[in-house]
Amino acid sequence: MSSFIKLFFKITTTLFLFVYCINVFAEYGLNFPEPVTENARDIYDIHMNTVRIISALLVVVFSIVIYSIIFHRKSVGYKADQEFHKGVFGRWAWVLVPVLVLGVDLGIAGKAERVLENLWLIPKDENMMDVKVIGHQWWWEYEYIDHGVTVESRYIPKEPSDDLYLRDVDNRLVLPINTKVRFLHTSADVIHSFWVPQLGMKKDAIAGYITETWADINKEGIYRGQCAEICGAWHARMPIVIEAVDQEKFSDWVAQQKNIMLAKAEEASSDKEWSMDELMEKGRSVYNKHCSACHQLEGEGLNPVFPALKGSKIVNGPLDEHIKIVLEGKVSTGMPAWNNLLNELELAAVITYERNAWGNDTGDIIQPSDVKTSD
Ligand code: HEC
Ligand SMILES: [Cu+2]
Repeated sequence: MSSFIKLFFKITTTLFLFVYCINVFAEYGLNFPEPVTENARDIYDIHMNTVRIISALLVVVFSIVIYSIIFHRKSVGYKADQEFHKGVFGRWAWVLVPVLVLGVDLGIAGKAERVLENLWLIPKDENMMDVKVIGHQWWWEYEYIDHGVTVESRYIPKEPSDDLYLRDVDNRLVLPINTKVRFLHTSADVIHSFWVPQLGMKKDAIAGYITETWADINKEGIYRGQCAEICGAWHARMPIVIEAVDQEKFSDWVAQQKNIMLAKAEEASSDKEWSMDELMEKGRSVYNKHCSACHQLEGEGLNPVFPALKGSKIVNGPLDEHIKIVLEGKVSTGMPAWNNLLNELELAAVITYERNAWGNDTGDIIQPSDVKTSD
């Protein structure tokens, strides 16, 4: 008998130590991803402590149960204790055990409440940086309010076998480390949700509302998240990629973004005559970015709401009408007025593209000045 008990306790202590020491492993492969803000760290610690407590309870309870099953069997002649409820333990266990359990529960809940408060209360800080995060069907827009920079972030198609399948974007949300960043969440259409586990926060993005979260990232790196509110057919294709860098790299990045924006504006206002190839190339990227969500990548549309542009009467008909609907949109349909959303070069390019892509072959070349005159 005693050798059996010894073995049993050896196994349970090993199990207990294993669970207790699990956080010495640097690779969190089986656990939550590594937290990179204080709040995320707190959440992680609550999780780990809870797992430790429940593992210990599991071992204690199961030890008693298994011991009892083996040694209190009827076949070994064990006689049930008929006086158990009359002893001190029998009388008080029913009170003490629940009180102990409740105490442990409240201990966990108390800590959780404090962490939740830290998450919800946006700290007051002079150097707080504001980023407006706008959910779109199906991409994210990041507006760096303090820097005058806007980033459009769209997923990059990959093979399902790729590690970054549905997890990679063209433009990342670049943020400085050791800086409090306030995120202002809203949506341009349906409800989306901004979720980056390693930052310990998730918030719905609702059109017409602004909600807040904040993060103070303490480690450089790339942190991935996803839209966490089902928002239509391409819900799975709006990943979030945050690149956390030091202050210096962040300033460089901001300067670089401003240059890109300047160059774009300059290019659009130049009097250059654009070639068909140049317009088609620019047009494709404008189209895929801004139009394909509704009219689809191959211009085939989405019946019955979004008309096909491939073979469309307007797209293959008189130029004036085509320009008009793109610039002014169509009231009370989903078609937006693009004249305030795109510059003249982008408008000329996307119209040229529509008139010459997917088998539409009008051969028309539209210059930025054409869009201007008809405006
Ligand atoms: C949010 C959805 C949406 C987006 C994005 C969108 N459109 Fe449209 N578009 C529509 C709808 C809806 C119509 C149909 C309007 C109507 O009822 O006449 C339409 C109609 C058109 C038409 C007329 C086609 C026809 O045969 O009636 C053209 C041309 C067009 N869009 C071009 C564009 C271009 C260029 C872009 C991108 C810069 C774009 N659209 C982006 C929804 C959209
Ligand atoms: Cu979404």
